[in-house]
Amino acid sequence: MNSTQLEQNFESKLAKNETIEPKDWMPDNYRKHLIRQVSQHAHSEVVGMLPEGNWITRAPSLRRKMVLLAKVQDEGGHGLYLYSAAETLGITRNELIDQLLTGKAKYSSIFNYPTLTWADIGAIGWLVDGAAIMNQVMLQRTSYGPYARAMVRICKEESFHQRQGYEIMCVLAKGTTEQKAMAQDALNRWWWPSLMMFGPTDDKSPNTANAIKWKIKRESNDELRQKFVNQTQPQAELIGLHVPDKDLKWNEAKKGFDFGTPDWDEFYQVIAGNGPCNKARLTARQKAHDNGAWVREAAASYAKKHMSTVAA
Ligand code: FAQ
Repeated sequence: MNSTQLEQNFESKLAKNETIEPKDWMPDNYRKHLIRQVSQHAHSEVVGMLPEGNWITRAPSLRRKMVLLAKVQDEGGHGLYLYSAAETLGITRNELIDQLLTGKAKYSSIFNYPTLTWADIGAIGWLVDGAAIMNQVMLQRTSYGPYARAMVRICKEESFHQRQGYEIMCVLAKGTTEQKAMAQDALNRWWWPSLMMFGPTDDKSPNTANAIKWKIKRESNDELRQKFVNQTQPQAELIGLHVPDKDLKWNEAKKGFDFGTPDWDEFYQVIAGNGPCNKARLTARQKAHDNGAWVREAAASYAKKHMSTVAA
């Protein structure tokens, strides 16, 4: 097939909602777009283990500790499926990790905020996993097959994460005055950064047009942010917590909430590397990478030995 036919074939698959698979022809920019997004997503899952991992030793009961351990392990697993999906696009794991550690690749802004109290673990599950699912449900139908398939399992696990976080918030909100205040304080600190997870407003989102055209994203940043607010405000109200937004009010005409504007200057500072925990997060990942060198070397040496046995 010549290049025009290849392109027509690609477009026709998209039009029929068929997935694009690793061996299919795809435009270079589609491939680059996906490597950027899937790897940013993988890095987010792995860096996202750090703020919660910080609380595993301090979880208030054995049950909470077991649940949190399982959740953090799930996030590690999500990172691994997503790195594998990114590798099918023709980039190596080493290159991906190098991009993270040298600051060339982004990861979600949300993981650059500190976890100060136990209620933050509730707020992360409820709000951060809640925002993640809102964004990821559509990604189960993303046009690139390996990414779409990875998202199916990830969404199931994220749903459990969201529920465990909301359950922590319910218990704290029904607890002592101090516990309720701790839950409210966590909501106050995590609300706006959670809205920023959906990315800049549509008019300032350079990647959305191609993402929608190529059916990588099926909904825009603003559409998903709106859905998240509509879903989350009633959950806060149900447990007697208040979303820290004086502009939040029901709009009957649009059947959704009007809400205030996140501090976009803060968002751009955080994604430029200047958030409260950016340096600590990358230092922790670099240390883990260095400490894991012997495991990678052993695995490579075993694979080499195994290959020579098979060849013999
Ligand atoms: N943080 O043109 P757009 C999780 C960047 S997983 C940092 O709108 P796009 C699980 C963006 O990369 C959370 N950077 O970009 C968990 C671009 O820069 P670039 C992660 C951001 O791609 C829970 C520039 O700004 N989820 O939480 C952010 O169309 C609990 C312009 O933006 C995913 O990655 C941000 N928030 O839309 C784990 C889902 N927003 O690359 C542990 C997949 C934007 O051109 C505990 N990703 N930027 O230099 C996506 O859906 C999209 O990539 C968006 C951004 C929506 C994140």
